[in-house]
Formats: sequence, C-alpha cells, structure tokens
Amino acid sequence: MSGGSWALPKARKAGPPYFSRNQVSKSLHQMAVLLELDGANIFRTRSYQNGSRLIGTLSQDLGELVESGEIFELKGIGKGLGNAISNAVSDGVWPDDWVDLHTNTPAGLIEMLGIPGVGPKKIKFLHDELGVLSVADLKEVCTKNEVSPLKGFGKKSQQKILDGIELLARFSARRRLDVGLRYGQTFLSMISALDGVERAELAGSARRRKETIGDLDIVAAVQPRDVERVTQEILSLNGIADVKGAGDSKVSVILDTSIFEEGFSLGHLDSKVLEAIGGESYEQMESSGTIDAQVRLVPPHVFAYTLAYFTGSKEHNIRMRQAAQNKGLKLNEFGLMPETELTGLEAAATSLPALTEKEIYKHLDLQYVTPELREDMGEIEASASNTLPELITLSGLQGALHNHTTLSDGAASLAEMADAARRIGWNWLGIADHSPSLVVANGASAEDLLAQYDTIQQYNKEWKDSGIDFRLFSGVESDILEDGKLDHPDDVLAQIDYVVASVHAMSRWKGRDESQNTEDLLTCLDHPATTVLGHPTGRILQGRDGYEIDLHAILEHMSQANKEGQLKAVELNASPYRLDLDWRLCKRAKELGVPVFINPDAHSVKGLGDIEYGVMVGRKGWLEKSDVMNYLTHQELAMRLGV
Ligand code: DGT
Ligand code: CA
Ligand code: ZN
Repeated sequence: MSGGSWALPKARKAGPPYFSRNQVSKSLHQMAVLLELDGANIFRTRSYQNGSRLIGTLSQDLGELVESGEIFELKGIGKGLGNAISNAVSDGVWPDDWVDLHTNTPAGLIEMLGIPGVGPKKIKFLHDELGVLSVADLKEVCTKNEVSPLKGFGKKSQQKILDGIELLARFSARRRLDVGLRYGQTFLSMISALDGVERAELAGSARRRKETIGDLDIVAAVQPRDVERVTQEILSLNGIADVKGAGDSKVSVILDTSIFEEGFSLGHLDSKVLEAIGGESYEQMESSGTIDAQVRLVPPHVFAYTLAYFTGSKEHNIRMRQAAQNKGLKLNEFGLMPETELTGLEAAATSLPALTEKEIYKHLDLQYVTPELREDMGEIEASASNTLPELITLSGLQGALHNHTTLSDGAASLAEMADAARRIGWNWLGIADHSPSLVVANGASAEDLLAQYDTIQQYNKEWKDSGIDFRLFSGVESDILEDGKLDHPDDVLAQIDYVVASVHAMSRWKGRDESQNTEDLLTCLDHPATTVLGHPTGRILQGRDGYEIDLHAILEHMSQANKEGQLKAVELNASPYRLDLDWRLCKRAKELGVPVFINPDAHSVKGLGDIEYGVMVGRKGWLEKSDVMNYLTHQELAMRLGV
C-alpha cells in the first residue's frame, strides 16, 4: 500500500542466489505496473506481467535454473528478461533501467494505485489530462468536478474514486485487532524460531489488545555477538514487502499477506458489516494489505525492561517513570537505575536486575499489571493497593447468548450451532435470530420464531433425558423501531426466553441527535421483555462511527433497573469488526453493576470463535467473573432469566 513497498528488494548478504523466486516475481510485476504508468507499449508491459506469473509459479529452484542457464529455455522469458533475472540472482544487481524507473516514478502516482478501482491506465490518463500527481491532487480535481467530463469517466466513476480515496485513508491509518494479531503472531513465531533469539514477545498496542493497531512492535532477546546475523535472518524472512531500516538494534519492515502460508481471507462476514466497511473493495484491500513492524534486538538482561517500555502505553509508562522517580530511580527501556551520567546500555549496567516484567513492578512496590490494563485508567493505583481485578479468561466462559442460525441470516442450522457449542465445551448457547423488520437479514416472522422456540424445547428435553448437561436458550434479536418499540407483539416476546434489542436502521439513527436516540433507547430498555442491549453504538471499526448516544445515561438507567431486581444487561459484541461496548465503557458498566454478556454474534459455526476477541476486550475493560453473565451455568442463567 505505502509508497515504500515499491522499492526493488535489496540483495541478501548470504547470496547467491541473491533474490528469492517471490522477490523476482514481485519485482517483475512492479515493473509491469510502472511501465504502464510510464506509457510503455502494451507488448513490453505484458512480457513483464507474463514473466512475473511464470516465475511466481515455478516448481523448480530459481537459483539452479539461472546457474544452469535453463532460465533462457522457459517459454515466455526472452533474452532481455532472462539476462536481467540472471544478473539479479547471481550478482545481486537489478538492471539500471529498472532502478531508474523505480527512482523516477513520482511517489504520488504509486500512492494512487492503492485507491480501489484505480489502476495504472487511469492514473496515467488523469496525470496526462489534469496533471494529477498525488492522491490529494486527485481528490481536488474530483471535488471540483473536473474528472466527470473526461472521456471514459462520468459522475458515477468520479464519485467512486472519491469513495475509494476515503476508503484508502481509513484503511491505511490502522488495522483491526484481529488482523494486527494475525500478522503479529505469525511474524513473532518466525522470529522466535531463529537461532540466537533467546526470547521474543509482541509489544505495543497488539499486546495491550487495543481494538485497532497502528503498527506492530516486537522485542527479541539476542546476545550482542548474534545481533548482526539475526538481523540478516529476519530480513530474509518470508512476508517482508520492504525494509524501511535496519540498524544495530532495530529492524523496521513492512509486512504483506505473503507472510501467511495458508493465504489470507476475511471469512464469513455479515453482509451489512461488509457493506459498511466498503464492500468488495475493502475485501480486496485487506487481502493485498500491509502492516508496519518494528523489531528491537536487545541483550537478554535488558529484555524485560525493553518489553515493558515498548508495550506502553505511553501514559502507563509515564506513571511508571514517576513511581521510579519517587524512589530516586530512573526507568527507561534499558533498566531501572540510580540517576547517572551514563546513557543507554552503559547506564543499564547499573540497573537493578529484572528477568521478567513482574520483577520490575516488584522493584517499584507494585503488583504486576497485565498488559491489557496498561492504559493509565486506574491500574497504577489499584496495583499500589493490591486491588487489581482478577480478569476473565476464555476458558471460564460457559456459553454466549447472541447467535444466529439459518432461520435469519446465519449460515448454520440450529443443530449445527448447538453441536459446535458443545464441542467448544460450552454448557449452554443462546439463539437470537433477527426480527421481521430487518428484511435484509431475512428477519424471522413471529410464527417461525415460536416454531424455533418449540424445537429448542424439544432439543433441551432430549439432552436432559439422556443426561447431557447442555441447554439452548431461545431468544430474538429484536430491531429497535421508531419510538423505542420492539419488533414483535408483547405476547410473542413473553413466550420466549429473552430479547436482545439492537438498532439496525443506521441511517435513521444517525440522522438524529443524541438526546432523541438516548430517549428511544431508554424507552426500549424499559420494556419488560428487553433483557440485553445489543451492540450499543452500532459502530463498525475502520468502517463507520456509531450513532450519537449518551451511553453513560443509558448505563446509569440500567444500573438502577438492576438494583430494583430486573435483569438489564449490556452486550459486549465480540465481532472484531464491532467490539462494542467499547472497553473504556466496560469498566463503567462494571462500576455501575450492569451485567455484561460477551456475545460473538455468530453468523456461522466459525463465528463462535470471535468470542476470543470479546474476552480480550473484556479483560481490557477490567471485567471479572462476577461482571460477566457468560460465566453462569445454564441453571444459574435460567434463574436470572426467569425461565
Ligand atoms: P499504535 O502503534 O499506534 O497502535 O500504538 P502503540 O501503543 O503500539 O504505540 P507505538 O507503536 O507508537 O509505540 C509502542 C510503545 O512504545 C508505546 O505504547 C509506548 C512506547 N513509547 C513510544 N514512544 C514513547 C514516548 O515518547 N514516550 C513513552 N513514555 N513511551 C513511548
Ligand atoms: Ca505500535
Ligand atoms: Zn445485530
């Protein structure tokens, strides 16, 4: 995505072969695109494109083909390309004209390639006609309506370009937690496996389980004598699209999806969610996306300090430094030491020893703070007074309440979802299919809902009779309608086990002000049938903001209801696209005594796995076992639901 990833790869020190098959294939592809941007003739462009495909799908070893000269016998590799590839692989140098083209192509033109639906041909044309040299230029001429009159364009394609620019901006800024973690954990395990890496950990926002990740930070413990070799080995790992810098203790790279051996796919996605994030264009961007990563190589004895520092957050670090100062000590990424004239690793020689982060906290008379909590949201105070929460864990969960089946827009049947829940080891599962107003999600009629209720009772009886300790709960995800009304007659709602009430008509709710939205939600919550407030803000991460709503007022209202003996719970929607309730407000719900349901909102068997992200965010929001309804057994939950 970023301009940086368009440089030609640097030769491996260990060569020949100086470049891998993938690197050669990718460079040929880039040349084809740059030639097209440059207006080269189509035959030339095509020969590079074909060469890229051919090399990319070779079953033989490229180094051997070059050495034996067989490369020239491959159909589709002419003399020119054959020479270029041979020189690169055996001497480590790219042809001058390749280097020139890379250097001379304006970075802005390459940046524009990231806009969905805008290819090299269009960019060249817009550059020639309107002098467009960057994404910013392109946005300007579109806004000024200068693109739509051009031949081959029009109002519609002009708007599509504008939408694409917006999408690119959103996409380039940060990645969702699930995506960031997939890159991070894959890269981490590759680094951990290198000879000479004694320990390695993910740091930064990924370790703190923030809902979105800016870039990845990894800390590795390496003996000074091994640093240079390990650095080179990291640089030759798969999945590195470009190297931004490599010093003696830090490697900065850009990773792309070639890091995933099994490929990269989004999986089953709710169509409404896909639409909100930008549809197929977004899917494509995700599968050709990149993420920046920094690896710090430090001597093993300072590892814990460096890990703590780069785990952050910055705010937490500031508080930690103050705690050190209060003891007359200085804390940084190298150690915890008396004030000294020395700096860096030399100063570290005077540090108090710490092999683990726990020991660092101990030196400061603090209880160990788990990374999720390091946001300066009260954890330092709690740590000092030994009152940190005992956070929930994935294995403690017994079930989840909000899931879909084929009765509405799910991909799996009731029986399949129940089987899957039992395989996970859950004790119960709640089914809450969509209500009739949500036509796009195939909302089920009252009749179908009650039929599903009957089937569920049958299943429950069969399990009970055969001594299986598992139960389904029969609910509905009711759309919240005009004036905060629910979507089924009261007598229907009274028959089923529970109601998850959620807003789906986003355009209506986004068109109104906070007080009106809040009022309608309060009305809906006061309905005796409403048990759970589903995805409270409707936000889609990196997709759309939620509607305006005073969640503090809502949570306070729910708090009161719970005090009066009613069950009014809030959902922490675990889909990595939502993570809604936000973790900052989970803590508030806990303080107010509003129970939380962590719900995968699964639309398939695989979707149940999203519960994992809900647990991460619940931990980040300070949730303990007693705050989370998922910890109840089905007998306990039945009592709370009064069924
Ligand atoms: P991100 O990448 O935007 O999702 O968020 P982080 O938290 O990963 O931030 P990043 O990558 O800029 O830096 C990683 C950690 O390094 C950060 O959480 C705390 C630490 N750090 C970086 N710069 C500073 C700084 O200027 N002061 C302090 N105290 N810590 C810093
Ligand atoms: Ca980071
Ligand atoms: Zn929903």
